[in-house]
Amino acid sequence: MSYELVRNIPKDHPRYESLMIREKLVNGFKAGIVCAEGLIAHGRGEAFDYLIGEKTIEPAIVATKAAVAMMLTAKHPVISVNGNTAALVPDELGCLSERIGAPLEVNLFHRTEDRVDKIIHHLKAHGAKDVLGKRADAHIPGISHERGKVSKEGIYSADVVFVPLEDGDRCEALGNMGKKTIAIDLNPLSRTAQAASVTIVDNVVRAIPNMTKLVDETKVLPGSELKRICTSYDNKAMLEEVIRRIKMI
Ligand code: PTJ
Repeated sequence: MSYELVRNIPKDHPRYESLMIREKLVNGFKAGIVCAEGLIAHGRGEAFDYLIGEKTIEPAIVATKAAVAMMLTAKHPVISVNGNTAALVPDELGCLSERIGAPLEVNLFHRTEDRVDKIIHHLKAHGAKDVLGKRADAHIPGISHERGKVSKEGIYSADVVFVPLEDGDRCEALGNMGKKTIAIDLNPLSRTAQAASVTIVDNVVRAIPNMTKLVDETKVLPGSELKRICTSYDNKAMLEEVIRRIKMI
């Protein structure tokens, strides 16, 4: 899905980028990748994006650095993919997965086998190599909804799970399993944002390319420095800083 394929929105429209993001999601919905609820979730995210100025703010940069360090020091990091992220950043997900050495796993809240197949196909068409998630042969304890269905070799056995656009209870349940979680969520007040080990309060369309850009310069740092970045990171303080900035508007 490329910008060329979407409806004719002139590039000089003041809200061009935002309208293009909507178009990608609507196209994703029509293609059976995004669920109807995903469009509602996007509206919520859009409102918060407006409040942070539709740009990457300083606390998000700090969180992004911690997220990359955490994934690079993990033994088995996994990237969880839902319908919205697959529609918005399919190339970027494949690229991050390869650069960090973390497999992608399709994991859906509104799971149907048809959507899982379509998302896997879509990610592969955009360059992703292996995509887990079709075989959900394990279960996250304490999660009774569809997001509890995971792959044994993927999310179930991961030590760090990257969960862009998550729902909070699974984030909490993964934490209860002793895993570290990294979320991207434009809403700093959401249960996900509060429950994750690292929360990047930014739009996935900016945050995932930012993570990829940071991989090379972070990879060359000594192990002790990577560890320091992870242990000195304070997610609660970072979220408070985001909320403080929003209040200042
Ligand atoms: O594809 P599925 O079946 O797994 O379903 C995906 C949705 C998104 C419907 C599901 O995960 C869901 O219901 O999510 P929630 O609980 O509505 O949470 C979505 C969160 O993502 C909200 O806090 C939004 O503010 C945030 N959000 C929405 N769009 C973006 C975003 N955060 C970052 N970037 C975005 N583009």
